Amino acid sequence: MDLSKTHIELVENVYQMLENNIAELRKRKMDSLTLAEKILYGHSKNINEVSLERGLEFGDFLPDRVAMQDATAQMALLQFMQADLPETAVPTTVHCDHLIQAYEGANSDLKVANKTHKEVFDFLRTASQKYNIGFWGPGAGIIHQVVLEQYAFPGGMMIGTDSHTPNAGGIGMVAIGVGGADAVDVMASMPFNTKIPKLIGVKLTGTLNGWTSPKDIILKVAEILTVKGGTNAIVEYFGEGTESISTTGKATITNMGAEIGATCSIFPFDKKGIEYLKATARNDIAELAEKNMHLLTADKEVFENPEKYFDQVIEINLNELVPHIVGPHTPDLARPITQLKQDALENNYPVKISNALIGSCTNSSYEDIGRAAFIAREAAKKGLKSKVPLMVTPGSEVTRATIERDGYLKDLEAIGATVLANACGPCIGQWKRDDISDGERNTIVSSYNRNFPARNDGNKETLSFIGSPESVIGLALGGTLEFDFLNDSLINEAGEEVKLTPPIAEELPSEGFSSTLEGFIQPSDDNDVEVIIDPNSERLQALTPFAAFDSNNYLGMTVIMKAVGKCTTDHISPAGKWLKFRGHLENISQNLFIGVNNAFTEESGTGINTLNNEVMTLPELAKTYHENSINWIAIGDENYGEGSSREHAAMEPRFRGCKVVLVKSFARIHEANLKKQGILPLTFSDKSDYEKIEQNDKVTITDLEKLSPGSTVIVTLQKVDGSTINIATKHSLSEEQIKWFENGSALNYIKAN
Ligand code: MIC
Ligand code: SF4
Repeated sequence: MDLSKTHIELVENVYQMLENNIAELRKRKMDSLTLAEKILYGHSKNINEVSLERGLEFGDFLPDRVAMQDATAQMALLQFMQADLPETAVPTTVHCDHLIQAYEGANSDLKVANKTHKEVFDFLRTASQKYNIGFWGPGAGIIHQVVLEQYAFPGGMMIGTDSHTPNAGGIGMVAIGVGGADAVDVMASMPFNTKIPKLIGVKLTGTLNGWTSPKDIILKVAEILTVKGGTNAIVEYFGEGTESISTTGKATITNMGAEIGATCSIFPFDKKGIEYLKATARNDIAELAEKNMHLLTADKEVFENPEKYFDQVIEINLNELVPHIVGPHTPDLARPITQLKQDALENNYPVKISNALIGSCTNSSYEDIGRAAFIAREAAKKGLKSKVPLMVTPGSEVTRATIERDGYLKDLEAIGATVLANACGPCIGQWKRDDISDGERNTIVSSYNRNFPARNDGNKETLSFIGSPESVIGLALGGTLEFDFLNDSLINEAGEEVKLTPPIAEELPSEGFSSTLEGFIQPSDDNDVEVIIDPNSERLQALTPFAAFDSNNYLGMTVIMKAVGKCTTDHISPAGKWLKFRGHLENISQNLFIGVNNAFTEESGTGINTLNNEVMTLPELAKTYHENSINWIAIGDENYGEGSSREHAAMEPRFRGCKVVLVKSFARIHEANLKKQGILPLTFSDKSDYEKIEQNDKVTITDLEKLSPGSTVIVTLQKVDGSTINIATKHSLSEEQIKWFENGSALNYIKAN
């Protein structure tokens, strides 16, 4: 059987299950249903018992698929191996995309990656073969593009060990980013347990036109909702504006829902979806979906009266939307292109652009590259070239081969672009930059989705701005943040004043996509395959189970650090050069908290050793405490753990002796990851208590044996002068999750049962 695509039988079964579960749900809810409710509850383990209380309780769901990328799959598979099962319970795929470093261009970069990461790719390939997992090797594409082209289907539910898994929401799938331990549950035939999300409705009116693209919609949404506005919510798009957006454009929007912390985002299935399924050789699913539109769209009362059905509704008029540019350092710092110059000058951002980059999992579709190529082609005709190095990362080999065939890559190369491998590359710090030195302040623009400090090139002084591929090409041709491509002109080679032409391009290739399965290995149930982990490897390390709960560990804990301001997973466990240790817990722990701004020290990534009052790097400090058997607690600010799904940001502290993380608020995936690994995540009942925590406090929590869902946890700070302060904190562990905590980790709990 060809398993390079989701099999039609699976989709048929899912629609039958949705039909049955939705009928039951209607009996319970007695009201019209949003699309998110239909698909999410349609996948509930027990429709008659699952809570309908949004934003409070947890529920069990049965996803149809799992996808993992190379940087997170290593830890996920190492955990799955501990469960000792013969194969995964649901169709699963692994995609090699994050480990490929961008330097000279696709071919030579891939060769280098295959050599450098051979051990890890071999591990992933053999583990995939052993456990019946589909394997997409290096160069085949970025996980989310490959999933959209091959596996995503309307009405389905999937989880993926990457925060941008919601990309598949563009075709009407509930697709949720999770940590590896969540994926292990589902691969081991347990349900996926998550908080019942709230519902945010985004009404789109009008149609996109000119330079404005789907990216600008999500940048606008991010500006409105901010990086934490979507936490524990599904964002559902509706309204006539959705109909004019291509499926890949919709996927750009749902992909970047990760940047507002949303559980996932979803679009109704429509004509564009049918066209997309057909263009990607899935006629059978297209026809089946067309017959089941009632399952794949919201009830019409929802459009008529959205305020009644969503917890929050926002409206965007696409006729009025103009291109936006966001950044630096956060994806919700937005302004229209018309204000970029003024903003840059007022804030002293270097206006000269050092590099421009298009592509990544969020913006590398046929349409995206087509529109970018159109601007390039017209610009070349007018005697213009990119003023800065321009890099293109196609999303998949299918798309790359197609845009090459259709001449788009040539158009981009003609203005000076370099084509990189079909991989994450500079988006995740896999970028060997020779043009600047570390610590040099400079500006880059990209069509990626994240722009946290140091993310792209490891340099905290790189100011990263994000826009659509169209906007990035426009800015590259201008070479500076002062160039407003909507209104300003440029001087061409002949010294004439010329203006750029607004882009037009086809959504889907009229000649069809190139069909290639290069790099794909079908799932097989060859259980005899040997999965090798060299005990001396510096890249892979078998896991040792974490110790079970012991109440003594929570008495007199040391405060390792108190994070001030943004503390994303890129601050806690950065990627880039550290990606090579993603399968080796001990080695990767050498990066723990390296980017954190600690309230107790001047320089980021440092902390004070309470044993001798010395300032040292936080990873060194964590190691020292670990070696001295000191239990510790980490303190965080708002939206702690924003960004990636990487569970290393939870496993490293656990490995080094962290017992509790106490913050003002958490990002969803990171909080879930902490619970999975047996760390107690707490939030301040009164956020101002954050101020009360000092470097030399000893922190005690008693009575944790009595932890119950919703209970208040009293945290006692013992001050140096002997006085004590009690502060109230909350936890969000459900009854089941408390068992994980007691067993030391979710995995220990699975194994014990
Ligand atoms: C990211 O965009 O930050 C990543 C790299 O894709 C991560 C996953 C990882 O850290 O491996 C994500 O988004 O989850
Ligand atoms: Fe890869 Fe970047 Fe997408 Fe993450 S956001 S999956 S690093 S392309």
